[in-house]
Amino acid sequence: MDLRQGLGLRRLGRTADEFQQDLLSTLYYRRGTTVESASARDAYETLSLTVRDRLAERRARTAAAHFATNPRWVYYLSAEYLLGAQLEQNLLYSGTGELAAEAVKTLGFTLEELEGLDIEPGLGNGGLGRLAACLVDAMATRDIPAVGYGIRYDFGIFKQSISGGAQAECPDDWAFQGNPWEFPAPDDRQTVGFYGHTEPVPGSQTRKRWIPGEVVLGEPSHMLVPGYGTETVNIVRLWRARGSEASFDLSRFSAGQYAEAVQEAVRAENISKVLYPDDSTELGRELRLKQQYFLCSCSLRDIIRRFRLRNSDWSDFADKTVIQLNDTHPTIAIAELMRLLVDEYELEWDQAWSITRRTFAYTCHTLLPEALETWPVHVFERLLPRHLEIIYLINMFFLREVEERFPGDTDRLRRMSIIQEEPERRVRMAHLAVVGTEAVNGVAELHSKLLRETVLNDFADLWPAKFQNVTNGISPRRFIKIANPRLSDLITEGLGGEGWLSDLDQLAGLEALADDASFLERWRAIKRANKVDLAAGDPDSLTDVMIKRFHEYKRQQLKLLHIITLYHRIRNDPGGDWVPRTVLFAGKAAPAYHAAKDIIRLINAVGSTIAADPVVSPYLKVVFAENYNVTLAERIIPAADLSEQISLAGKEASGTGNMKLALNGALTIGTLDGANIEIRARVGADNFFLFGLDAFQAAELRYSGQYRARDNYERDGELRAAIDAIQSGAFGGVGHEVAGSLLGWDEYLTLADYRAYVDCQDHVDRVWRDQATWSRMSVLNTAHSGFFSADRTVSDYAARIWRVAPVPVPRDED
Ligand code: PLP
Ligand code: NBG
Repeated sequence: MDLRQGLGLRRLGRTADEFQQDLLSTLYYRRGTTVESASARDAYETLSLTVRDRLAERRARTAAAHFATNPRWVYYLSAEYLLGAQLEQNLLYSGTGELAAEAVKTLGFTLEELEGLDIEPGLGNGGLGRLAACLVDAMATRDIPAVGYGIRYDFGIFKQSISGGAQAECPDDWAFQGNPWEFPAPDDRQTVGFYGHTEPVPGSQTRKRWIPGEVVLGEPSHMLVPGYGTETVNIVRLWRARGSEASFDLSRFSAGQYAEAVQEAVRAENISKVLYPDDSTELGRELRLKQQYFLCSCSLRDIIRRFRLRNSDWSDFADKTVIQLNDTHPTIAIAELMRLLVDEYELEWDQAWSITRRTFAYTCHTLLPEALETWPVHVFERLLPRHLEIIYLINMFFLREVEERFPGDTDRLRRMSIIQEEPERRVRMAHLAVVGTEAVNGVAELHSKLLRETVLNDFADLWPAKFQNVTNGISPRRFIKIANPRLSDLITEGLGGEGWLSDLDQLAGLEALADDASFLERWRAIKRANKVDLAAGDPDSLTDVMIKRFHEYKRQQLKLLHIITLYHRIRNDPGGDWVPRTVLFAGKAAPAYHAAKDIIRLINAVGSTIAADPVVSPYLKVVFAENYNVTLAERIIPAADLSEQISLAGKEASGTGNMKLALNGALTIGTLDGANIEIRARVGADNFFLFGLDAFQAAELRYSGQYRARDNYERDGELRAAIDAIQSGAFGGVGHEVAGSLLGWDEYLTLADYRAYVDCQDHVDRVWRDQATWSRMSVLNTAHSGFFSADRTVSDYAARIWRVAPVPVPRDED
């Protein structure tokens, strides 16, 4: 199939000369400049557009194949996407890396220089947003017709710097210089209402008319999401809020009230202004609910528009559409689809409900009660009056169903209701998400089990078949091929081809090389070279990394107690045979999360004390890498020897950083939490450093009422010394709050796991001394990480939740 035929379009060149011609013509006609005066920015934009054109060509073929097939589409609704830098990925996925490297020389730049200008859109907080990016990549790679919907925040996740040892935040105006990867689509804009009131519709019991008090425009743009090793190019469509023309108040303007004249437009545009930088506690701010509804309303109207391009019968809607809710953030979509079907398209309630339920599926990403979103009823009522009425109706029918199954069990009704009554009336979004969907999944086996047995157990009693597990996965293209080219080349050589990049299970073939001394030596040399590149510390030291958001449940404070313990040991025995370590932390703390920021300060204070100590510093170095993001992750992960995955068991839903590090041959020290359990099962217990309480023991200890953190302190001399040092001001007087909270309630049982952790780290040191054994374990970690490919994750969703099949896109024939 050649879509250019009849359009008079020529095929984009595949030779070096043709690529260069295209590059120059882009520079002249689209960038409007010349070779002589092209700045680095000009060259970067020009190259990006030239590469983008090649993907756009594939995109056109994809759209045609999808249109002809009229398949069931997957729509992924996510308030966050952490896409990472685009240029290098798109060079790889379009197979133009070598052509580009040659061609940009004519503009007077190297490819590396231009890649350095490629800014990552930081439209997410951490794991959840990065998962969304890995899944859209894998959907395209697996030829699944899909669109990812999100919000085009003007300001992404803040930039972090460390100033005076503490976290400082700077706004991230990520598209300030433009974003060449984006296609604006103003014709597909949507209108979204807020506030106002509802009116009955004469002659109808269920239909209502909603008269919004504020109207905002949602303008989409999309970025291309190519598949690897296939022709499919899907899109991520991001909405940006704009004031309507009517929001400019000409009469005020004429009266000289210039600021007041644009006030309404400014208010509208605030909706997509900034990403909320909290990744685990819900603030319950009205603006956040506004963002969520804005995303859902725009996306659903777009989904319906697309459905109606090819279909006319609503009874086909759920067969052609599946909408995956990425956590509870887009859950309001359930009420919005009901509103659209009942009020605007005039379907009967029952039909609308049956369509809605069959259309949605929900992924839960947490076990922390404080992260399960609820909204005060009064906020909802003001902002989305019609949706609240719909939720009440959904709840009424739902509670009837519960009552039929469990007659007289009023306690159960109270627990399961979508509306919480005490101490304040609130809408429980997770309950709405379970009631209004066909499938609910957790993101690792333990997480899914705990959801069924604890947080959502009443729902699992009612609908056992609804609950599933889909273990997370990661993109091997970005996190090994692009991030770690040296190791990728060695793997390709070892396996005799690049097939592993889209079939990661092939890595198992490396097992045959795990005892080959010369292979192990090369493996080790690559790790060392990656450490030299990272330049965080002595490349021969054990590079021990803890890179993730700062949160008490992740327990950076536990790692810190270990560091202080090593510091004391070395000081007390300067001549000892110590294993040199470089401990690298990276991660952001939510700006209002003071306890997490205190931990960052203490890390930096301890790091400075150690650096100034001539006795300890030859053996121990603490580095805090600023502004953790996908780009930085891609530099750190290939250089890591040891991966710290030390959350309190039962708290980390899955983790995906753990997978990336294991894939790159880092050995994990970890608890039986989240996906650690599955990593350990696959790489083998002998190749994983396990310690600590399991989820059951942790819960039992916490709820027994018997736990006293201080007992551990009193019992354990090294622990006492570590905490005493903090309290006595040994680290510049920093850390009293951290020590106080550990000795007090110790919410995440840090002190309970301290001894097991330190002993396990001693075991790590012993193994490290035997480099041949360490390297063998490292190879086996990589060899058995195939399961953690996001391609597998997507195949699981496709088979068990979405029930969709791939739609192959024909190749370009000439
Ligand atoms: N933040 C960034 C920038 C990441 O790249 C990742 C995953 O690699 C995460 C957060 C998630 O890390 P974790 O699974 O350790 O919480
Ligand atoms: C995070 C979990 C991680 C998990 C990612 C992706 C939220 C709310 N949840 O454990 O904490 O890996 O989601 O599933 O960000």
